Amino acid sequence: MTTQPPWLVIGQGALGSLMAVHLAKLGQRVTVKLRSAHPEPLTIMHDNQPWSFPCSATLTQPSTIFAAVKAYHVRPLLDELQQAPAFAASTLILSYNGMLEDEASLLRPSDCHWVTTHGAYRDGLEVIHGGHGESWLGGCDQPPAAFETLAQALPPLHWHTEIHQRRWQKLAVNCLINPFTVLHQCRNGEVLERLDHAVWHAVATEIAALAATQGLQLQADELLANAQRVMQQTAQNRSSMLQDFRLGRRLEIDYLNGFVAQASATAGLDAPANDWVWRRVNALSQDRDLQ
Ligand code: KPL
Repeated sequence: MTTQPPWLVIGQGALGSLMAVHLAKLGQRVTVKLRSAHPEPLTIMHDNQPWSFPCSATLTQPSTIFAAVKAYHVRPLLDELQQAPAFAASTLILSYNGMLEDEASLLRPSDCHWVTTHGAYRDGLEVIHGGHGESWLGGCDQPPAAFETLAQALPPLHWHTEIHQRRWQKLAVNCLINPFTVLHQCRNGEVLERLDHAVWHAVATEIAALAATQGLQLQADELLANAQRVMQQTAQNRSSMLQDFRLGRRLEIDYLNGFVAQASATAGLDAPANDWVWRRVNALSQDRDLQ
């Protein structure tokens, strides 16, 4: 019998916490990585049940690493992991919203992207699975040994050979939902009745035009229909950006609509709707910080 390496879950946001609990429910050995040494176990509540996890500030042994982090943490995290001798024999499964420029050069061929439409949020120690979606894994040479375990932990999980396409679809979902939940201070299910539909359509059209410069065929209508479906599936959820906004945290807008606005400019395209959304959300977050 082959024993699976232990899991190191990085990112104590909603998705990392949810995955840690679901892996633990399967009897997997799970350690949670914290920024600094923490002798006490970390407790996460889920469905009114406490789950305790040992914590570590570093990668101490070859592991399957599940990192659900903010886009702006990806680069420092990779720099840190590369310093750990155990990283060479570890599998990295990475999940973050948005896109980083030159991200392909940051990852090893065996590193995978996990793209999800599951919605979750934290309320103190409690993690709430606000919307059941689906996930895709890909971007690596072949499915990692942990694929089945990951699929059982948070189903359904699909292996995807064109994860780039999925990541762009997810980028569109996040650009079409998250900033609007901040602009209108509402849950995912309330966005559609509040937003300016002309702006919303333009955001999708600009994403499809940018994707085309990268050889990806995305149709604006399909992106809008997909975002609408995710809004319904996660209607009760507060988007990750709204949660960050309310907690006074940095927002991922630079990696979502900000990425689209900047990458479009680099490609010689106009993206006024994404640019407007980017600036508007940044202005709101600056006002928040001044209060
Ligand atoms: O990914 C999400 C997020 O909040 O970041 C969605 C799918 C919109 C669920 O809330």
